[in-house]
Formats: sequence, C-alpha cells, structure tokens
Amino acid sequence: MASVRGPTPPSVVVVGGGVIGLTAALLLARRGYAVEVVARNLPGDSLDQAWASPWAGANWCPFGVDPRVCKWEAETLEQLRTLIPSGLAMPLPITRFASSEAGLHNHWYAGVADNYTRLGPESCPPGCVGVTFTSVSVNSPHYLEWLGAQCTALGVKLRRATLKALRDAVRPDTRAVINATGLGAGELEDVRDEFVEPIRGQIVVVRAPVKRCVMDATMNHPTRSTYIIPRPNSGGQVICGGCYEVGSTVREPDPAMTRSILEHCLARIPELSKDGTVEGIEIIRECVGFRPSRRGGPRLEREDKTFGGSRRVPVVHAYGIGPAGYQASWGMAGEAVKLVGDALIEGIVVEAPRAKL
Ligand code: FLA
Repeated sequence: MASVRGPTPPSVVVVGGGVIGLTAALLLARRGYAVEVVARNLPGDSLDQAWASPWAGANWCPFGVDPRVCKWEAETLEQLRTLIPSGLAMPLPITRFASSEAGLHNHWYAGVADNYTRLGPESCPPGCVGVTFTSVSVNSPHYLEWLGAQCTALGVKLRRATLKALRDAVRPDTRAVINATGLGAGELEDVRDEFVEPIRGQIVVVRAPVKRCVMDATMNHPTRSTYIIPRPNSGGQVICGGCYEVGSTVREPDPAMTRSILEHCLARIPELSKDGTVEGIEIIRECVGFRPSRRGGPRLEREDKTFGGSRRVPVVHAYGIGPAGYQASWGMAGEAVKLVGDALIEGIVVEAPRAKL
C-alpha cells in the first residue's frame, strides 16, 4: 500500500479508540500519515461499559460467511500469528460445536486456520457437529495498550474528547476522517446510523489452569451460547460466556445467567473447577459488555462530507463489526486505510463549486 512521505504528511483523524480505530491509526502512521485519534475512551482506561473493546473475549473464531468479513478475518489471523512470539497473542487449541452443519459456516476457514479437523459424531454432543483447529486469543485490555503504544511510538496523537458530531474532530488541515465509533455511530449528529445496535454479552471471568478454548453453539436457546476463552498474560484468567442479546442495554449482570454460564462451561471444561462443582470455580468478576453491531452487517465505505464551509472531506466509515472486532480488525482497518489513500490520491479535497453570483 502506498505510503505518503513529504514535508507535511497529510493529516488524518481517527474518531474512536477501540480495536478498529487504533489498528487503523497504526496502519496510517506506518504509511507516513500524521494521525490523531480522538476518542472518549483511550487505552489504559478502566472498564467502561460504553466502550466495547476491553470486554471482548478476543479469540479468533469466525461467526459467518459474509465474504467481506471472511477476508478481513483471514488477514487478521495472519497478523495475530506474528504476535505470538512476543506473547501478545496466544495460540489456542479450540473445539467448536454447532447444532448443524450450517453452524460451521461452510468450513470456509479450513484452509486458513491451522490443524483444522472435523470431529466425528462420537466427539460431539448427541446430534451435533464439531471441528477443532488452532485459534489465537489476546488479552484485550493489554492488546489495546499495545496498539496505543505502537501508535504513539510513530507519532500518533491520542486525544480524549466526547464528540457530539464528527465535525467536532475536523481541523482546517484534516485531509480525511476514519469513523470507528462503534455504537457511537448511532448517536453522532452527522452520522445517526439507525442500523447500529448493541448485542449484550454477559461473561464471568474466572481463574483456572485452562489452555484450550471451547465455542459451543448447541444450546437450543435464541440468545445463549457457551464459550470458554483463556486470556494470555492474565495470571490464568478465563472468559466464560455467554449470551448474545440483540438490542439489550441491561448493564447489570443477571445472577441466574452467571450460574447457568458456569454450569454450561463446567460441563465442557471440568478443569475450570477445583472440585468439579460450580462453587469450586474461582470467580474474579462478572461483566456485561455491548458488542458494537449493525443490522445488515458492518459499514465500511467512504462518504465525502462538507463540514461547514465549502471544503469536502472524505470520511471512511468503519464500524458495526459486532462480535468480530478483534478477529477482523487488521483486515477491516486495512481496507479503511486503503479507502483513505484512494481518496487523497483522487485529490478529493477540492473546493466545492462556488455559488455563481
Ligand atoms: N467475540 C467474542 C464475543 O463476541 C467471543 O463475546 F469470542 F466470545 F465470541
């Protein structure tokens, strides 16, 4: 991808400090842009339920067959593998169960993930299907801090601000904007995307000697699934989930769901408990986070906007990835950065035609 060198590198503003925004800022900075990230939450902040990224389970396990997302996920797995030697990403044997073949997404990533193996019926819950492969996981708060450090090392400015509109982040020298505001895209006055919606996730963070992942979508329940994801560099923390409640904004964890999550996770990975009982599981905390999703799928497109005055500025919208933020991050951010480059090469920053007096 072209880089932009020169006396005054073009200035690009990234709005949003989650995994997509920070990855886009890093890719822009690596290509020589002058980058400012403007965000309500920044790496290192304590947990805020309005900021999805630090809550994520953050493993790699595709959720569907949208060709765009599959491409982003395949590219991201390649990038995450390069972070294994440093310990930032952890290789993870994963077992995935589904109620039917449809839940295995046409096995599209059989050639992408290492050691992809279909399970026989004897290794699956009755009547279900399954596969195993080698995934990776990251410790999402740590990973965000790593992204932030990589960005600042390349001169990216991280500025904390709560914006009412994208225009509040645009400066006279801003040549392009990346809108990576997640659920914020539904609230920004000059975006107001009505398709943006939260998908509520409740998890229990426990401590246990577990180094394998199970993703079990065989519960015949519209919003529940069972997943166990060990976190690297966390002193043995394991994410136990969970639920996918579309549109729910309930912030408090439901104690009954916590119990149910632990029972289902324990049934899949007995070593979660010191004595085989739910009471023998060392609970660190219960959490509720809101996946930044979008009806119809993620939005990745350029919109040339006039922010007051006459100058039009290319805005690349990059949000709505929902539960796949980390596992699609490098691919999605990379495509957003390419759209910025294309826009600047086209010299889109032109004076709008002046009114004929
Ligand atoms: N991506 C995580 C989530 O959506 C999962 O909670 F891995 F747990 F699925």
